[in-house]
Amino acid sequence: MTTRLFGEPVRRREDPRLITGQGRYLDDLGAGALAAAFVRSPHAHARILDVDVSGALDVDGLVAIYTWEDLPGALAEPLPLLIPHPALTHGRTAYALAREVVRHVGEPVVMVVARDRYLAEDACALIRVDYEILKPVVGLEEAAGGAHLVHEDVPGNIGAHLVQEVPGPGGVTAREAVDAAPHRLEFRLDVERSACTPLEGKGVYARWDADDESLRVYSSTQTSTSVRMAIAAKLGLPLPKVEVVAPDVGGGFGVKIVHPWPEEILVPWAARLLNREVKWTEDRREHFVSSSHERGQVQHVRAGFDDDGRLLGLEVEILHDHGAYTPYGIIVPIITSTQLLGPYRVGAYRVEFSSVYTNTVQVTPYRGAGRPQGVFCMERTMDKIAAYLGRDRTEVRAANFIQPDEFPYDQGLTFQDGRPLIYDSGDYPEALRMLKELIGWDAFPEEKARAAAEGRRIGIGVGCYVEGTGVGPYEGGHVQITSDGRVHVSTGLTSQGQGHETVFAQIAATELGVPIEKVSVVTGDTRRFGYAVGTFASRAAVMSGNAIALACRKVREKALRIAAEALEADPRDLEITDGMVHVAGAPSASIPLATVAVLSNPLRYAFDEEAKRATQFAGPASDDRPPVAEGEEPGLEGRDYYSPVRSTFAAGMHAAIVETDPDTAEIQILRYAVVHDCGRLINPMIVEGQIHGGVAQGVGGALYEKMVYDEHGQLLNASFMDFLMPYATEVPRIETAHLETPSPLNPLGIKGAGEAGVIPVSAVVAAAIEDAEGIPIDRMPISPSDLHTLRLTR
Ligand code: MCN
Repeated sequence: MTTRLFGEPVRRREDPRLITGQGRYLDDLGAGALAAAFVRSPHAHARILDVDVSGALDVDGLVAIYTWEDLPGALAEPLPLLIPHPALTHGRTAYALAREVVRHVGEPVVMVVARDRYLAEDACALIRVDYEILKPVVGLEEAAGGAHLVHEDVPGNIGAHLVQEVPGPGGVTAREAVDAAPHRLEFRLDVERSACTPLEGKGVYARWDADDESLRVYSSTQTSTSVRMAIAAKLGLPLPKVEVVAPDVGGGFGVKIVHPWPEEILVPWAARLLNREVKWTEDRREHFVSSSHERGQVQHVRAGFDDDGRLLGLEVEILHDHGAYTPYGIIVPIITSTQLLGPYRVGAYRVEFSSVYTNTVQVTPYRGAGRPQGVFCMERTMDKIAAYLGRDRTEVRAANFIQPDEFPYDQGLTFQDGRPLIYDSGDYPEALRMLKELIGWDAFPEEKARAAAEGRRIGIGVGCYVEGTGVGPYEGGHVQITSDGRVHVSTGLTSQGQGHETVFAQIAATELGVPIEKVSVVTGDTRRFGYAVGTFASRAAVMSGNAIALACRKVREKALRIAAEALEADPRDLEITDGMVHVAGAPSASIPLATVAVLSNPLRYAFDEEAKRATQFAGPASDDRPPVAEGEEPGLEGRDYYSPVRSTFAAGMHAAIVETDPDTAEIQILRYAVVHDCGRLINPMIVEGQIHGGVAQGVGGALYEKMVYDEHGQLLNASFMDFLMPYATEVPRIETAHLETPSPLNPLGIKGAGEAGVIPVSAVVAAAIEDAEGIPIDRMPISPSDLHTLRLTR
C-alpha cells in the first residue's frame, strides 16, 4: 500500500458506484412514500380568481390538496431573498404557492399529495384554476421600456441598478478616456438565455418522526445546511430536530444552490402534517419552466485604445434579464461587471447594469455565473480592436496583460463577496505562450490558406478569462481516526459529481500519512457536519480542501503527542507513514495510528496499559495524571474551519479551430485547446474532467442552447426534444495543459476549477467563426440558420 499524494491523478473512487447503477439518487429513496405533484400556472402573467378543487376530490388515493390559503405562519410569507444588496432596491421573491398573481408559466399554484405520482397528477388535472390574464412582459428591451409591469410596485421593471467606476491615470473618467483615445469602437452584444439542465432534476423526500418530533429530509441540493435552516425556520422547528441529507446528486450546475425551493419546504411540511413520508421529484418540463435560467443579457460597449491596441478606456452598459423574481439577488450581473476585465489592465473603466424583471423563469447563477457574458464582451472587444488595427489578436491581448510581477493586482472594483477585486497570482503571458504552442497559432495562417485552396473555410479564435473562485465566508472539516485505523472525513458542503470523495481523501491521506484506502469522505449530511455554506462559485477545493487539511493537521499533532508518550520520544522527531507513527529514520520504533486512536479514548483506567502490552510498547507506567489530560479531548479527532480574506483568482485561455460549411452553414469545431491555471492541482485528472464538462456546456451555449419564449411568455422548447444540448458527437476532443501559479492566500495554494471550462467558449467559438467567415459575430448562440442569415445580410 502506498500513500497517495496530493497532486496525483488518482482515479475517482465514486465512479465504480455511480457508473454501475449503485448510486443512490433522490428518486431511489422512499419507495413507499406518498407522492406530491403541483398544479402550475399555464400563463406568464395572470391574477388567480378562483381555485376549485372539487373535481379532484373523488380521485381514489388522493390524500391532500393545498393552496396558499392553507399555508401557516412563515410558510405563507414570501421565500427569502438570499443575497440582498443595496443596489437591489426592488428585490422580489415568490411565495411557495402563488398568492393572487402568477408571474411566469410554471409557477406552482396548488400542491396535491396522493398515493402515487400518477394519482397526484390525475388530481392536478381535475383542479380548475380561474385566471384573469394580464399583459405578459417578455423580452429585455420591452421590459426595460416599462410600458407594462411584472410587479405593480416596481417602476420600469428595474429591480436593481448599479454603477461601478474605476478612474484612469490622473483621475480621468472612462467617458473622458474613451473620448480622448486615438481610436474608438462602439458596439452591441447579445447573449441568449440558457439553463443548467442537470440530468437529474430537483427532488425532495421527507420523513417525520412523530415520537421524536423530528424531520429527516433528503434533497437533491447544493446546500443541505441552508436547506435545513430554511426548513426549521419555515416550519417553526428547532434546528436540532431537522436533518438534511444530500444523497448522490446527478448534477446541479448552480440551480440547486437556490434554497429553499418551494417544494423543499412544502414537502416536509406535508410530511409532518400528514405524519407520512412524502416525496416529489421534478420532471423535465417542470425543470424547464419552474427552476432557474441564466445568461440573457444585452451589452453595449464603448472602447478607446491606442495604436498598440492598449485599452485606455472602457464603458459597458448591461441590461440583465432577471426573470420574474430575484431570490439570489444580483450576483450574476455583479459578476459580469467585475469579471469582465479578465487578465487585462484597463485604463479607466465604467460599468453600469440594470436588472430587469420579465414574466419568465427567474434567473440565478448557472455554471460560470455571468462570466461567459462578461468574457464574451471583453474578448469580442479585443478581437475588434485587433481587426481595426490590423494586428494579430494575441498581440493585442498581450499588450493589455497584467504582468506576473504586478500581483497582487487591485482592479479597484468590489467583487461578488463584497471584498475588493484583488488578483492574488497568475502568469498570463506564459499561459498565452503555452496556448499558442498547443493550438499551433503561428502556423495557422498557412493551414487556413491551404484549406481555402480546397474550398474549405476554417478559422481560429482565442479567449482569456480570470475567475474569482473559492469565495468565503467559510467551510469546515471534521476528521476522526477510529480504533480500526480508518480515517473518517466530513465536510458540510455537498457534491454533485465533482469528485470530492476522491480529492478530499487525497488531502487527508497526504496530511495524515495514511493509505487513501483507509480514508472515507462524507459530504452534504447535516448529521455529520452541521455548519457549511454550500457548493457553488468553484469553492469546494479551496474552502473545504483547506478546512480538511487544517483539521488533519490538528489530528496529526494530537496523534504525535499521544504516540510520543507511548514511544518515549519527542513529538518533533515523529513522522507518520502508511498509517504508522514512527521515529524519523527509525521505522522499527513505531505505533499504528489505530493504537493511537485507542490510547486517545481511555474507556477504562487500565485500557491504555493493555493497549501498550498488546502492541508491545513500554510506555510510562500509570501515574497519577488524569486519563484525559487537561486541555485534551477524548478521541483522535479534530475539526477546523477555513475562512479566507478574499477570493483567489484562477485563470485560463482557450483556443478553437472551426470549419464552416460554405453551403449548409454547418459549424464544426475541429480542435479545442485549453491552458488552465487553478493554482496547485489536487488531482489533475479530475480538473481535466471538470474542464471537459465545462467546455461541453460552453459548446452548448455557443452553438445550440437558447430558451425560446413567444410573446405570450410561453417557453416553446421546454423539452430535450426541442432544447438542443450537445451530445458527445458535438463536443470536440479537448487538449489541455496546466499551469500552476499557487495562491498565496490559502495553506494549500489552490484555486478553483469547477466552472472554468464553460467561461470563454462562446467568445472563442465566435472569434473562430468570425475568422472563418469574415462576418462580425456579435450574438450567441449561433446556429447554422443564424450564420446563413448573417451571410445574406453581409
Ligand atoms: N480541483 C483540484 N485542484 C484544484 C482545484 C479543483 O483537484 N486546484 C478539483 C476539486 O477538488 C473538485 C473539482 O476539481 O473535485 C472542482 O473543484 P472546485 O473548483 O472547488 O469546484 P466545486 O467542487 O466547488 O464545484 C462547484 C463547481 C460549480 S460552481 C459548478 S456550477 C459545477 C462544477 O463545479 N457543477 C458541476 N462542476 C460540476 N461537475 C459536475 N459533475 N456536476 C456539477 O453539477
